[in-house]
Amino acid sequence: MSDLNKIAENVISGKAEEVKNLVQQALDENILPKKILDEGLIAGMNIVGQKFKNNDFYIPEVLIAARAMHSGMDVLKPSLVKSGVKPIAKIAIGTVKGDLHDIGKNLVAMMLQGAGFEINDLGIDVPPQKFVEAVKQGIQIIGLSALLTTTMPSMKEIVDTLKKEGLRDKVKIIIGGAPLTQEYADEIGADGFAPDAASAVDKAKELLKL
Ligand code: B1M
Repeated sequence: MSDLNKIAENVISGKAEEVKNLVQQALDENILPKKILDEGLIAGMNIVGQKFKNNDFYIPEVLIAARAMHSGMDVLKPSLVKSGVKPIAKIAIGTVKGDLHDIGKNLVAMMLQGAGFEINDLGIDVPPQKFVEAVKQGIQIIGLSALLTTTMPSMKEIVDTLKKEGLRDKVKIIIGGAPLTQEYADEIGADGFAPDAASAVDKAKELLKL
């Protein structure tokens, strides 16, 4: 009988091949896909998030763990879709216009996916209108990343455009990136700031009351 803790442990230690095999084994034993997701993959990524927050893990370990989680997700996804498991919420994330930094944004996206969110990754150098389009398509949160002080104002432009188009109350907005602060989030009217990838997951859950 599969031990789902083993999946979590192998996610934490970043063993992609083992995670893939263990997920397949659990599916072969007819364990519910949602149980494999919650008690194996997500449980593992939750611990990775805690370790990252406590500085027990650094960026390379998080990236390796995320890769292991992805390899498990590749095996699990078809069964999850078939069994009708829904993501806890949908998030569109991107690095704002003029900004090409994406390492932090990718980490945030991976941790959110690891926590059960569906991610629409809009990429880098994303013009405000693209975020607005994503809101029109019915996502619950937009996540804005910026690493340059010169690109931070694009975040305000996005908030203002959403207000102008009457869409501001349809979506929660989280901002992050090295030069960002809670004060800036308050100043531009975003819903929250997260200093790191694990906190972004906490903030998203807090804002949606999950
Ligand atoms: Co750039 N760069 N860079 N760079 N770069 C910085 C940011 C800089 C601080 C370096 C410096 O001068 N000391 C400086 C910015 C100064 C400023 O404006 N304050 C800078 C500059 C000036 C530039 C260029 C202008 C250089 C030039 O060409 N003259 C240029 C700009 C290009 C552009 O974007 N238009 C440039 C280019 C580049 C590279 C392309 C070479 C490369 C990016 C590669 C890539 O991302 N694919 C690069 C890099 C690597 C850096 C540094 C060295 C590292 C950034 C990084 O990846 N950190 C950086 C210096 C530094 O930070 N030490 C620097 C690791 C990453 C995990 O952290 O992104 O902060 P971070 O993400 C964290 C949190 O911030 C948070 O969670 C993440 C994980 O914990 N977070 C969020 C991030 N997004 C979030 C979103 C959220 C929530 C949390 O919610 C949605």
